[in-house]
Parts: sequence; C-alpha cells; structure tokens
Amino acid sequence: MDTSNQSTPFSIRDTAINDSFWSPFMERIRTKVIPYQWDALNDRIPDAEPSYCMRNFKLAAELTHPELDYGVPGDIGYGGTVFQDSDIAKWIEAASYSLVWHPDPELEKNLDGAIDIICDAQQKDGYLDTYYIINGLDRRFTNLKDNHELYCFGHFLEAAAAHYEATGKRKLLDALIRYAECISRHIGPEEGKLHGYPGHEIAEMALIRLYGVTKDERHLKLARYFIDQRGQRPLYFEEETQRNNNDFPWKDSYMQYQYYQAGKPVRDQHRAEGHAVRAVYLYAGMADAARLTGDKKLRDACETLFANIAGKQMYITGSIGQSAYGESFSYDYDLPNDTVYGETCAAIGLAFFARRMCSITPRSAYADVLEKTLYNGIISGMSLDGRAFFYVNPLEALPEASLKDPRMRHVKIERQKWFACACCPPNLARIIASLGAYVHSLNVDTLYTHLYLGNEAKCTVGGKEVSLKTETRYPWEGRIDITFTATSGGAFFAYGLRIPGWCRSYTLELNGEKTAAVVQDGYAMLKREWRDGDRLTLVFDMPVTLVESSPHVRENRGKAALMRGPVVYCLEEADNGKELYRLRLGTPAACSVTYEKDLLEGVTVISFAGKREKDWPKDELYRPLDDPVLEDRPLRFIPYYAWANRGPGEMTVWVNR
Ligand code: FUB
Ligand code: ZN
Repeated sequence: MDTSNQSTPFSIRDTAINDSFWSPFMERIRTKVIPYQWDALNDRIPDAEPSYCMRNFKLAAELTHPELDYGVPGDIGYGGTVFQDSDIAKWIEAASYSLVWHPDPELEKNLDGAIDIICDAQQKDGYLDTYYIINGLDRRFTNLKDNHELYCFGHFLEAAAAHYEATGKRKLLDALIRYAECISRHIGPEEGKLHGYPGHEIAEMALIRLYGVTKDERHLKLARYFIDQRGQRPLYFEEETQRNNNDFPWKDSYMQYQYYQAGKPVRDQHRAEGHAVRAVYLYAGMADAARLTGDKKLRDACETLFANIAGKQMYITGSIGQSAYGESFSYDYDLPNDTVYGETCAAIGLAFFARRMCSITPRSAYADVLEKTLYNGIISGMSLDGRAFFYVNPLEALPEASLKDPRMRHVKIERQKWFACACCPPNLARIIASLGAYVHSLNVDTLYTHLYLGNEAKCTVGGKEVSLKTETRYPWEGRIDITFTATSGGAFFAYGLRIPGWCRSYTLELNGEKTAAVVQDGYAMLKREWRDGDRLTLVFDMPVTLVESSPHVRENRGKAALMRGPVVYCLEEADNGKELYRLRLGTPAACSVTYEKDLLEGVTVISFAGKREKDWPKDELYRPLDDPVLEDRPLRFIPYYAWANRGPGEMTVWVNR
C-alpha cells in the first residue's frame, strides 16, 4: 500500500475566510439561507411546497416515545419523498459549519432542539429513519436500492461529524455511532446479514469521515464493504428486487443497474454512468478509501473516472449530468446546452470528488475542476438574495421553450423558492458554509494551496506551527498576496501554489524579488525555510479568453464561450435583447473589462465587439443560401453564476463565432 503522497485537507476550523467574493456568499448562507431553510423544514414558507421534514421527525418521536407530545396528530402519516430526512441532516451540517466562523447562541439552540427531536425518534436498536419508523419497521432494509435508508444515514453521519467538530457536542454523533452499529448488525459480509450497499451513495464517504472522528476501524470497514461489494455477482439489487417484490424502475432503460453504478464492480468502471449525483458521491467515497488504504486499483479507477468526466462529460461550467432521463450522465461529448440537467447537487458532488482526488495526489487538474464547479455550476444554483434556487443549471435558456417544450420542462428560467425534492438548496448551504476546508491541504511535509481567496490559515508542517494570510480580489483580479506569520522562528517545508489550467502566464515574487519555482503537477513548488513575514506575490494574467470545445461536442460547433480567470461568462436578454442565438462574436481585440460594484452584488462585466444578423422576413422560413447581413452590436457578458437575477429572459453561454 502506497500512502506516501496522500495529503489531507484542512479542517473547517483551520481556515478563516475573509474574502471579498466568498464572504458575501457565506454571509448569505448564514443570514438568509440557513434561517429560511429552517422555516422550510418546519413548513413555514407560505406558497412553497411543504417539506414535512421536521413533522416526520416529531411524528416518529411520538411513535417511539408515546409520552412525548410534539402536537403532531398520530393519523397524519409520513410526508414528502422517502429521503426527506436528509434535508434536516444537510441543514444541521451547514448550520454547524456556520457556527465555526460565526458563533450564534440562538442558532446553536435551534440545532440542539432539532437534534433532541431527531434523537427522540431513534429506536432502541439505534435505527433512525422516519420513513420506516412511521410506515412500518418490518419493511426496513427491504429496498436498499430505491428507498434511500443508507443515503439518509450517510447524510446524518456527515451532520453528526460536522456538529461534533463545530461544537464538541456528542449527542448526534453518539446517536449515529449507534445507528452505524445497527446497520452493521444487518448488513455486511457475514453470513445471515444482507450483502447490500446503498442505492444512493454517500454513506461511503460519510463513514470514512466518521472514521476520521472515531478512529474506529469498524467504520472504515463498513465503508470499504459498501464500495467493494457494489456490483459483485450475484447482484444484490437483483436479488433484493426479486425477494421483496420491489419495482426496478430502470428495467427498460439502457442504464439498468448502472443507474446506481452497481452493474459491475467499482474497479471495473471506466466511464461515469447513471445518476450523476449518485455517481460522483460514490467516486468521492472511493477516493477517500483509496487515500486511506493505498489501494492502487481503486485509485486507478478514480483517476479513470475523473478523466472521463473532466475530459468528455463535463460542461464548461463544471456542471454534470447531461440528461433529465434518470438525472444522469449520457454519453461522451454529449453536452446539450438547453436540455441539460446539470443538477446543482451533481456539481457539488463533483467538487467533493475533485477535492478528494487532490488529497490523494495534489494535481492542478483536479483543483481546476474544483474551482470551475465552485465559481460557476455550484453558485449558479442560488439567487443572489439567497432566497431562490436552481435544481437544473442550463447553459442556454429560452423562456418559451421552458414553458412549451416538454423536453425542457425541467429547465426553469427562474430560481424556485423550494422544491418537493429539495436536495439542492441545503447541499449548497453545506458546501459554501464549509469552504474553508477546500482552500489548502497538507501532506507530511508539503503545504498546498488549491484555491485563491482571502483567508487566514494555520497548520503544523515541518514540525512547526505555521500561519499564512492570503489577501486577494480574485477572481476579479489576478494578484494574490500571501504572508507567513507565526512560523516559530523558521520552518522548513515545501509549499505548492496551484497554477490554474486557465492561466497562460504569471509572475511569482518572494519578498519583492522575482523567484523561479519548479512547477510540479500544476503546482509551483517552493522548498525553503519560511520565516515570519515572508511574503509571496503571485500575479496571474487574467485576459478575457475565448474558449472553444472539442469538435465532438456537436452543440458547440461554430461557437465560443468567454472566460476570465475561472469565471465563465454568459449573455443575458437583460443586457443584449431577445434572440441571443442571432448574435455573433466580433474581434477579441475590441473587448473591455469593468468591475461594476452595483451590478449583481458586484461583478466584472465584459464588453465584447459583436454582430447581429439583420432582420429576416417573419413569414419566410427558408431561402437560397446567401451571405448573412450583419450589423454591429456590442455584446455585454456577465458571469454565468449571476444569470437570472433580473427577471426571466434568455441566456446563453456559447455564442456564435
Ligand atoms: O435521490 C436523492 C436526491 O434527489 C438525488 O441526489 C437528486 O438527484 C434527487 O433525485
Ligand atoms: Zn439536488
């Protein structure tokens, strides 16, 4: 087992973010999204679909302890999707992270109250899933494939670990340790147990996270079992379906059990297939397991799957999952911009996977994807006031099509207040609230910086305590200043600064002097004794870049997209009028970049020379081919993540050349 090069991300506690781009997002999560979601989970949002989530827990608690009275009538039944429990788990996770960077006694009290109710619902044997507690425990573990017990379990593990890390309180953690024991009594390799695994992955990475807290080998063992058992013959899901007379919703699809990434053993999977969120959650768990165990075959599978996604199935925005059918991956180079699914959760899952790949081997290629998802396909999921959300993130929007074309019914042109299936909003909250854990990582003697944002971080490296402070206006500006402090009189170690894949030229100065650094796997490496006050200045050239896609991507042929730094841009109707598909890009030389502090909470806009096809007679559909008549039309691009914040309208990322 080769675990020599593995690095570990910082804990949320080690990096305090103070950044002109990200702090407002984090504050929005803290002040708006977390309170709003608490109301949503308690069915207090007028005109939005009720969640039933907390009501289910109260009902389950009353059924478990008849002496309790939460005021839920007994005959009311379970409400919402089978995985409704996961929403409160994600909320607890996000709220816990926020306590780390902003202590809030009232929120902590709400958390404690929610955790009390959740623990009241727990069964004597540790079981904790309200769907089965309310609908009949005799049916539990009879449909691991579709009923999400292990998915909710996984989300609760994440919540419990986060709550413990943030507050030091063990109540939820202990409850989940008991639930993990309960699951291990029912599922595992031993005879008499179910040889099953999650139908919707997440428990794999969550158990490994739990293992990080408990150091209890049984937690790692269960995670490895879930990974290794997946797709083995006889196929558990097939047996389970027959034994329990379950449905198999994908029997008529080309995906079959690959919808669940269970059609073959995970080490034999070379393409990302099936349901996109499930897939990337699995791969993230595989990467964690590969890092901890040094399992080379597993790591190879992760690398192949990552390369397939990043090289053949990922949108320029970092969104994934091309197809609304099964919310799934489709086939290589199939990247339709309008019928795309691009679920917010899937981009978040890809960020989880990318971050974990960085932790096995820091490579800029992994962090590039992490950065791409964060600045584009993830934050596009939330309105700038933090009150509305996208589930689907299109790269092209036409209001009439969304309204009248059934193939586009999933593509909303305005963010929604809440969803019956509300997986994305709390997922956004938890990733943004935990951003501190994504910025740097550490292996034995090397410190890496993957993301550039204003922060103060501390770690122990080279046997010394080290703190570093980063100041920057990234992504709007390319300058990054990093100052080392508190190096206890000098610490010798290597420091790797990521050189993003989008960057064509940069300069690096150490204490005001130009310095040359060897670039290794996309990181500029500086190995030296670092002293208090040492200052690095990294300046990336950040020109506007026209990007084209592989000729195999049919939808983007003859088109280009604009990027500046990690930010992908788009045209919106609000700036450019209707019929964006009639616009063409002019010459790059005639472009200008302006930061507009009052627009869309402060964004850098790009003005680019363009053309518009002249009007065409309304009732003429065809004519003999002729040269188009074009008129000059300046184009105004805004960052993609900020689209749909000025009322409904058209939008496009890819523009005719
Ligand atoms: O199945 C649970 C979540 O709901 C999935 O991750 C999302 O894709 C949505 O289907
Ligand atoms: Zn989602």
